[in-house]
Amino acid sequence: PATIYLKDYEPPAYRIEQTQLHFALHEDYALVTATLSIARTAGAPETQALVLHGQALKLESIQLDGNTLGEGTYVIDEASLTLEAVPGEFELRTVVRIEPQNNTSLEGLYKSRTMFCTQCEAEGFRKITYFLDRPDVMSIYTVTVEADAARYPVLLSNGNCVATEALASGRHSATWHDPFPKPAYLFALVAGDLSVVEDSFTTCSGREVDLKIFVEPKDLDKCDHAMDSLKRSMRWDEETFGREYDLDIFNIVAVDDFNMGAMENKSLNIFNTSCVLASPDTTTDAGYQRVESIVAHEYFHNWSGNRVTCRDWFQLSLKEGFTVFRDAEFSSDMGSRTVKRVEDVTVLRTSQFAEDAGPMAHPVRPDSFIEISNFYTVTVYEKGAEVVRMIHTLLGAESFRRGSDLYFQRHDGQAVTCEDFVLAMEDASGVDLGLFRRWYSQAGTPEVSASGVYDEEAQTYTLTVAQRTPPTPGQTDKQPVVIPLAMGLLGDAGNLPLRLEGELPDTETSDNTHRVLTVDSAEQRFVFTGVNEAPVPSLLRGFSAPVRLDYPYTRKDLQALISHDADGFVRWDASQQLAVQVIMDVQAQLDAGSEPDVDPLLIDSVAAVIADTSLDPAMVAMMVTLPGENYLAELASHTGQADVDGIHAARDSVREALASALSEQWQSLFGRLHSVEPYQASGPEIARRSLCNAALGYLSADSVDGVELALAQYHGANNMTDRLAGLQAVAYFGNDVQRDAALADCFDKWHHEALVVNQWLQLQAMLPLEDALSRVQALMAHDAFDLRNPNKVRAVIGAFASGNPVNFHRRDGAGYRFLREQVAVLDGMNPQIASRLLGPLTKWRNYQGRGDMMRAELEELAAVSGLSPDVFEVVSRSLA
Ligand code: HT7
Ligand code: ZN
Repeated sequence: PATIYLKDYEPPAYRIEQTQLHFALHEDYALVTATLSIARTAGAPETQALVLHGQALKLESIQLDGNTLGEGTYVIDEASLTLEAVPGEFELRTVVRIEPQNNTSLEGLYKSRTMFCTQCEAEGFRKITYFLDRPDVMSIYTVTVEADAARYPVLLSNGNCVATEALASGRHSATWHDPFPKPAYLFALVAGDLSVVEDSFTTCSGREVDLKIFVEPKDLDKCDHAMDSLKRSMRWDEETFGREYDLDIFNIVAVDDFNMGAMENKSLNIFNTSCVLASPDTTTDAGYQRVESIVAHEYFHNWSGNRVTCRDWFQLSLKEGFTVFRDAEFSSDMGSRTVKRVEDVTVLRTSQFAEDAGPMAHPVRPDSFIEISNFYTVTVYEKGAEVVRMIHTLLGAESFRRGSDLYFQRHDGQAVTCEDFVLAMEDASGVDLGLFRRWYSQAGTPEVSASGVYDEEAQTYTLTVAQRTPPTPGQTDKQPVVIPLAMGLLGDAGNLPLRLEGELPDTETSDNTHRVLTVDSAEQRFVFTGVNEAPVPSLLRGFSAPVRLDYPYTRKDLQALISHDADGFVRWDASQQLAVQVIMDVQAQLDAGSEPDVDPLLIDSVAAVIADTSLDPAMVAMMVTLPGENYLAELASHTGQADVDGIHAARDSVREALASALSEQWQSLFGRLHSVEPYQASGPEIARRSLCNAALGYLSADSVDGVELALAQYHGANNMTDRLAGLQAVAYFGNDVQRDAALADCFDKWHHEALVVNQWLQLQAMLPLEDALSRVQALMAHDAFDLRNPNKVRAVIGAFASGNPVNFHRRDGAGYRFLREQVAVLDGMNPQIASRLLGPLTKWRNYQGRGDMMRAELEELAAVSGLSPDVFEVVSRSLA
């Protein structure tokens, strides 16, 4: 397959001004008639051929300005239809036959259970009809959907419904018109027997918008949370970004078979059921929060993505990074800012840093790809959002808002680039973002090392900050980047006032204990004056830049930051650093064959955190939770290679030590926080449950009584969060009989709820038991499993490969072999899912004593003939 380069971008030679589509949907085929008003772009040569994208289409007829074109007047291959000579303006009509019922790729038009639906981003529209399937070709769509009226009473597309018609033979049709020009990737169609929950929203200018969520009838009781989230998002976007919704209808449809979380099609968002449905009995607190943030994310795309879209797919982060930033701000405003930040940084450090350090590393704006679906990554999304956040930090909230207003106003209705976004920010603020642009073009995570010297006599504290970015594939020479380093200095009694050398006292701001330093060269020194005690620096507050920070903190320093720094993020981060150090000690002790000896400082520090009643319980829960095994492996592989078994054993050992040393504290926490009041998905209640269940985890790790408590919670819970936490604790720490009985009981009671079954599957796939792989294989043979459903595949195969490190990395390589076999099978069905599952194998260089086996499986895959471009690209990059 061919590699596509950003440097080769050329504007389209033809525009499609109007697009009329007619879909005749049948059980064994669909006919798509496309009538396109096409015009040559000014400046394009008359001799320029028209090359339309098209894949897996059977052309039935083609007419140009009403004249049927005979064979020989056009050329069709597996990816395109070419007309060598066309007029400057003309109408092209094609009729193609497709088979949605056999489309297992879930891209284009396909069937999910009993309904027809579409997924067109990034390049799925070409599986529906011949078209210029690129985001800089924007067209006005009028769409008629025709289907059997009994099976498919609901017929939806983008925009407004302008006509409906009853037809012969029990069929009917609906015609939809979307007044906003849009790229093909935002097209959507749904036909099904769906129930609807309705509500409305009055916009800031007084317009009434009808809000509808379409679901299968059995799920009607699970829509309230999504509807509330939608209304909150609409209001927030008006208030925070000045963005008003622009149509009179906003529809959401829930589908069971979906490759990702959701899709922002204009006025017809399509959601994975797992990201929209929520009820206390089927959805955990984390699930409720996911629904809220994804509903918001897709809604926010209406401006950041739809009204202003991407010029080409290299600019994907223009819409995704910005929209993730927007949804994160929304979630922070709806709940706790620090908790949200900690959650996001955990993902970034565990997954994005690993991606940036591996063979798939790419800049936020990639410069080449084979298959764009492979670039919907944590780098484009999460690091992209961090880049936008840094702009926000550098400009300040007010200038940032002026920049976003200018961006939306300047580019409304256009397909633009990341550069256009940065320019709008510069123009509105007057801040020069010249060198800052490197964040878009340079891959890899910058490593920042800081050191501090206190001069008691001079009363100065000198902070030296150096940065380097390690080489990444294809990018060996790295330049310094602009790093906003938020910081403070912590003294014995709290944060100290800050004054940099040469500054006059009157430059001090009202909060003179907090600063954002701009670090933009390989090494810099910052001298603080008037410092009357040796401080502990509080660095990278709020995780102000996506970098690895290294400062030689002593454990006492960390303890000071944990107990009384002003920045919540730094307090959490210090607790993690302390835990990492202690786990690493224990790993070394176990390696040396000695008894593990857990530093009492960690135990004291956790005890102090538990006792600190000024802390939000959600923060306490996060601070007492040990860093995950994947994060520990990422850290280890940064400086060498990870020993998966050593990490697992050491982490378990530290957890046991905390469980036993603080058992009274866990008991009293649990006793104080446990509740059987009716479920509420409110911030305080979610925080309470998170700490209560953290305590339950320690109690069940510590004793059989703890397991009994977990069993009782599982059986007595009135919500999924507590039920799953109880089940998980029993499955991890109970005996075989308790585990198997509780798991069987759960399936027995909840087999009718697909989303509960998925959580049940996932929990089992992640159990660090000796027979985990055969359990996973048994799960795949279970009636509840379906290889064609991405949620099930992720719950079993994905969870095993990325959430069960000791078993995936089994010494005999059986975990690797299993994943390779599943990817090979899946590649024939759903290449996007196959390629995403491969992630854990691509990290083969990171693992001590395992790399050769992992690489061998990649080589085995590389030898398979007929690999999809998706899997081919990941395999070949990983082996390069
Ligand atoms: N913009 C959407 C991306 C998406 C997608 C991409 C590739 C394959 C399938 C997909 N489904 C949705 C989702 C979002 O970021 O909002
Ligand atoms: Zn998005």
